[in-house]
Amino acid sequence: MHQVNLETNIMELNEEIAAENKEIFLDHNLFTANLMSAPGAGKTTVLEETIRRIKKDYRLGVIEGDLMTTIDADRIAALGVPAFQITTGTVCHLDARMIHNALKSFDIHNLDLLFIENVGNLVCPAEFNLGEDLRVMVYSTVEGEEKPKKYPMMFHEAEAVILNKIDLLPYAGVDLDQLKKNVLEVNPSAIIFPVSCRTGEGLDEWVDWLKSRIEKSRETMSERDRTRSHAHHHA
Ligand SMILES: Nc1nc2c(ncn2[C@@H]2O[C@H](COP(=O)(O)OP(=O)(O)OP(=O)(O)O)[C@@H](O)[C@H]2O)c(=O)[nH]1
Ligand SMILES: [Mg+2]
Ligand SMILES: [Zn+2]
Repeated sequence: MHQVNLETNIMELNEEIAAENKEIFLDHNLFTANLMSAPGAGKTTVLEETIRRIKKDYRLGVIEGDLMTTIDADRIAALGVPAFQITTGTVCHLDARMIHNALKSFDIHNLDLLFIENVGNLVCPAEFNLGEDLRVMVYSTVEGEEKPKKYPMMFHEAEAVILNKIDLLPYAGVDLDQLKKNVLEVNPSAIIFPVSCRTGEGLDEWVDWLKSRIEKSRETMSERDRTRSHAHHHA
């Protein structure tokens, strides 16, 4: 019984801090995207390819989450983008407080777009709201068609699912159509992008969608700003 209560408290506290993060992001017109996947599915590689394609359009920052090392943050910094590494030690996901603290390392007044690469883990990260605008799952297609059914939560939580490493499909013997069907069975509204970071296939489609998603969110934000200043005016 004790344990259940403790877990409930942890999740409630996380929701509170996530709501604070969301306020901060809104106040700074900062769009945030949380990338989640099992270890090695290609989050950092997708980020590198994405950054190359949109660096000119947005002022970017990246928060990296790993158990240990600054390897991923170093990869991002090599592209000339500010990157902050969170090392969680033994914790297998990022939580809202970690993001809250990491924000202090950025000049968020001068950022348009913040990527968060979560700790490589197929289960846990999907449970923790960070206050982000967008959740993206990266899945390595070589892991098989059935995983969306066996590990539904992350597929279910993601707005977009990137099916990565399609260059390896012929070797893996994985049926991409069946995999897509299984993703949609778990999450009928998922937007699916089959991509290869090796050949570049599908990456432009993903980046185009991301840009339009950011712009849509921007319109909502400025709508909110107008409503706010209007209310203020009449106060
Ligand atoms: N063949 C192929 N390899 C890829 C592709 N994308 C990434 N890789 C390789 O997959 C390996 C893991 O990629 P990462 O980007 O480090 O994966 P990650 O999800 O960031 O890994 P963690 O942060 O450790 O969880 C690297 O060796 C990449 O070069 C792809 O589209 N095709
Ligand atoms: Mg990585
Ligand atoms: Zn965890």
